[in-house]
Amino acid sequence: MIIPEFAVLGHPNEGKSSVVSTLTEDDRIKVSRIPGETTVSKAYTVKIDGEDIIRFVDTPGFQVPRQTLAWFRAFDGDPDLIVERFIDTFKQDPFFADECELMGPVAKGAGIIYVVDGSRPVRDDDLAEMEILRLTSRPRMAIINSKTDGKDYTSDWKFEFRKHFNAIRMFNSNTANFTERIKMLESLKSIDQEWEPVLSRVILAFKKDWQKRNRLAGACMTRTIEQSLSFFICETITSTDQDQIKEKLNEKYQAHIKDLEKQMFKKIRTLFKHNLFEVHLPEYSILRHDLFSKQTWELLGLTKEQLAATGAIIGGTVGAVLDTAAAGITFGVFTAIGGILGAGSALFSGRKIAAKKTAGMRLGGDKLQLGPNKNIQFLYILMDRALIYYSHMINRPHGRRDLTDLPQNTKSGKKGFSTGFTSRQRTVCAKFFKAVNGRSLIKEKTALSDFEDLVETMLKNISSQ
Ligand SMILES: Nc1nc2c(ncn2[C@@H]2O[C@H](COP(=O)(O)OP(=O)(O)OP(=O)(O)O)[C@@H](O)[C@H]2O)c(=O)[nH]1
Ligand SMILES: [Mg+2]
Repeated sequence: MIIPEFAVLGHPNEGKSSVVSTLTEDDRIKVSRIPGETTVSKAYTVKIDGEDIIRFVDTPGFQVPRQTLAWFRAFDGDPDLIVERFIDTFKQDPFFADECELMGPVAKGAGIIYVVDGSRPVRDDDLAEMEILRLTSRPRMAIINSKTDGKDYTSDWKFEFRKHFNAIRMFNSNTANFTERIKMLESLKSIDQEWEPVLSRVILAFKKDWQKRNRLAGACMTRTIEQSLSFFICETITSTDQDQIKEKLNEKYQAHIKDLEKQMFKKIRTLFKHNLFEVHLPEYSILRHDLFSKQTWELLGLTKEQLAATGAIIGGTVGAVLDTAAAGITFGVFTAIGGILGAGSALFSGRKIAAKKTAGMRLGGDKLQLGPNKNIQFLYILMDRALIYYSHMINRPHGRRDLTDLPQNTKSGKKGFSTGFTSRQRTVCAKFFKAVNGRSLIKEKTALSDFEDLVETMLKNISSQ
């Protein structure tokens, strides 16, 4: 099947490769501060479920636009063949090497996306480039990819664009999220009526794929949180030094939960196609703190008041929940062993198991069990971390290669999503918590699916922000 193809053209270093990278969610594309990074035209195809959907071609920048325009203006052959004739004429001429290379995909029928940096003024060379593109008579759209915030020449660019293009759009490859990528595809529809139906199909495929990824991410989060909440380890007490055993168990417990989280993060990262680069979380991200650190427990999860209200929902454990809430940070903070011992039986439970023979193994003596974590705040902490990670991944455009100047979240107090949950949502969480950590004999049938629905709703809200 023939799929729509667009060549991304422009001056060197305007952000063409970055635009292609963001639009195709492909982080292998080279983006560089140094002009002239891209030297050959290369097509990047978006595939969904193994099927080719749309193609964007990254190209080198114009080098000699004025000389090229002079030739285009003087051309008196069939206007439909102007690009092919240009390439035929100059393909052996090093002077026009880049121009021939960038015109290649246009000659083959690709639509044109012209990229400019709206933070610099319009120059004569740009006008020449625009005029060349107009003379190709191909469907074409101009996009303004403002590289810096300081200066804004957008209105000058728009003024010139109106004379040369069928559509104009602002598209910042360093900030564009899913919604903006879809809007960009929507605008492409308007540059040529013939492409409307096929681009509508592309948009539909993009949206379905996004929903599918969200569903998979949500299911993975639910499963991981369930596993973390129900996890416990046991150890037979062999020595008299219980503290040592407790410390060892605590280490194992934490390592296991952290590993579950790490695997979940990896899955989310892969779903959103951040493959090649080690994803550096922004400097300010709360996720840079350890899951079991004091900061994490202070900055994420519910407020004391919300926790107290939750205690009423799960019942029976109000006391424990209130205790932990009153303690400021809860005894879910395991980093200091003293903390756990102080928290006492909430985490550890000793079990006397009668000596007996099971399948040739001798069991006996006292056992010490750590987990499942009985503190509901743990659920909210895990949820917040999963949602924050998700939000970093989906809001990180593939064409963005540095993360230094992202805005910092300076609001004080809790920084997660869970404090914003409605009381109905908190009830869903509480029921899920009860169902998975083994405290409830009668499990509510819908507890798990309701929770999964809640996670999915959250993902939908976060990705449409
Ligand atoms: N801040 C910011 N920087 C951008 C943006 N787009 C591109 N850049 C930066 O601008 C530089 C050039 O980006 P590229 O995508 O390599 O530009 P190009 O047009 O492909 O350049 P050539 O291949 O050399 O023609 C890189 O350092 C990018 O990180 C943007 O939207 N915002
Ligand atoms: Mg490039």
